[in-house]
Amino acid sequence: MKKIRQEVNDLFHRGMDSHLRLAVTGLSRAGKTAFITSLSNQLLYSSIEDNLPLLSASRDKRLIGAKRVPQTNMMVPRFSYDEAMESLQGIPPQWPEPTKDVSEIRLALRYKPNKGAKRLLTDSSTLYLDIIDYPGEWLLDLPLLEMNFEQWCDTQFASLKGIRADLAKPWLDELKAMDPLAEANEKEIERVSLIYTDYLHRCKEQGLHWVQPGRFVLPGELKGAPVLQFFPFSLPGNADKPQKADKHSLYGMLRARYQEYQTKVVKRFYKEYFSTFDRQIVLIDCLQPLNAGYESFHDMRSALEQIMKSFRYGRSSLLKRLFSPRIDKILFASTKADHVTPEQHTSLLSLLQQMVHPSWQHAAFENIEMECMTIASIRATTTGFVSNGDESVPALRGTTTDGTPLTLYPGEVPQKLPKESFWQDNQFEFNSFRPMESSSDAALNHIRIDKALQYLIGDKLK
Ligand SMILES: Nc1nc2c(ncn2[C@@H]2O[C@H](COP(=O)(O)OP(=O)(O)OP(=O)(O)O)[C@@H](O)[C@H]2O)c(=O)[nH]1
Ligand SMILES: [Mg+2]
Repeated sequence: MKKIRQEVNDLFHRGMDSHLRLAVTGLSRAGKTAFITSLSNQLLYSSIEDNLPLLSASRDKRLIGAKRVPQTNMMVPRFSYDEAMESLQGIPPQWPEPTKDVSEIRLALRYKPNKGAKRLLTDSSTLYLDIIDYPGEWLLDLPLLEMNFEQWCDTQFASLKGIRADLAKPWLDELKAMDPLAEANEKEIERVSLIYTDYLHRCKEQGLHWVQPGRFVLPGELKGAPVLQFFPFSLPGNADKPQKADKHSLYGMLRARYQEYQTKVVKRFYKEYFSTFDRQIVLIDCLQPLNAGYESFHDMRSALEQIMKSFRYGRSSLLKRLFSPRIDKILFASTKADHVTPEQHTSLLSLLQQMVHPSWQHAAFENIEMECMTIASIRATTTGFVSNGDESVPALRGTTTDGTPLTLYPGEVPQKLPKESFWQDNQFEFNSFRPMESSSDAALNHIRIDKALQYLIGDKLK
């Protein structure tokens, strides 16, 4: 009784409706846009289809319906849901374009409360769900907020091992010919910044994810601006006692531009979009590094770990939530599960657990709720069996992006982070398929998006 009275009080102060800001986190090409499109699509179709059996509000017929409503932040473009659906329902179906800028979508979910004071006071309530989409590359900049120029340079130079050391050679050769204490020359800085940016692009081509600053590879409207023209450099002298560089020197100008980048680009992005989330889903494409190799795996793992340190975690009381929302639940999801046969999903899940282990430890320390799942936002394959002599073996059927129908067994997913030698004996080919054909009168085909929704918003629809 006391609890209900407290809830009535809260409702009186907050109103019947509630809000939830969902952080969709993921490195570039992890599947954020596909996930946001599918999540919106599934919810929009929930009133006419039983497409979300694992979302209890939908299964219990308490989810009345969902619609898109105008977002509160007028300065951010709308998420291009219609364009994404047009591509997916096109002939042939195509994936939405890679994201080049930030955008937002707001969904209103109307439901019948089944619990507590809300049920006593009202027949229906609304949950507003806000989600933003952005290029994955920009996420890689969040850790820069915690580092000054010297520290950032140190981490960059320390990472120059293996493939990176080879790719960085042209840029490192330029540094050898430059004196950080000499007077700054803007033209030279521009030229070497382009060589450094080229190095970052090459890292990406080799399947590496940790490329900083993220805007260098995806500048958007800042293309060519001096704030995107700097690169790591170290000062002469020994590490404990480097020489001092004044602001007119080359080093001084690089440092000043880094600081400008931190405040004008990264901090602004962080403040506007990342400081007020309630829940988080971290999307991870564990199959891409299996294709790409050992270094790609470890690179992805540490990039994720660094990013996760930039979010604010911790359970919060109602009062605290009103003033400083904090993430209280995280879902780690291995995306594109339709790239492997169903009996491999358990292995994929355990590989995911290994992949996120450092990030998990970080968030676990804050005592928040976490879970791992394997999902496919938009299915591109169907599963079945093909006979192989007397045996029948599981197989996937789909159409490759160049239009060839393909039936294949893509290989076994290792349950643990593989050792380097693993790639010598095993070749993975998790092909890129076209999305499956879909019609405008049915929701998109997915795997466990309803389970993800139940975890992320199920308790808010009670
Ligand atoms: N088979 C399959 N492929 C998927 C799925 N989701 C995404 N993909 C593939 O992954 C690619 C990238 O997905 P996006 O949703 O654009 O990834 P993103 O995280 O938004 O990438 P950026 O915008 O570049 O940061 C797509 O073009 C598809 O090829 C899925 O559920 N199943
Ligand atoms: Mg995207």
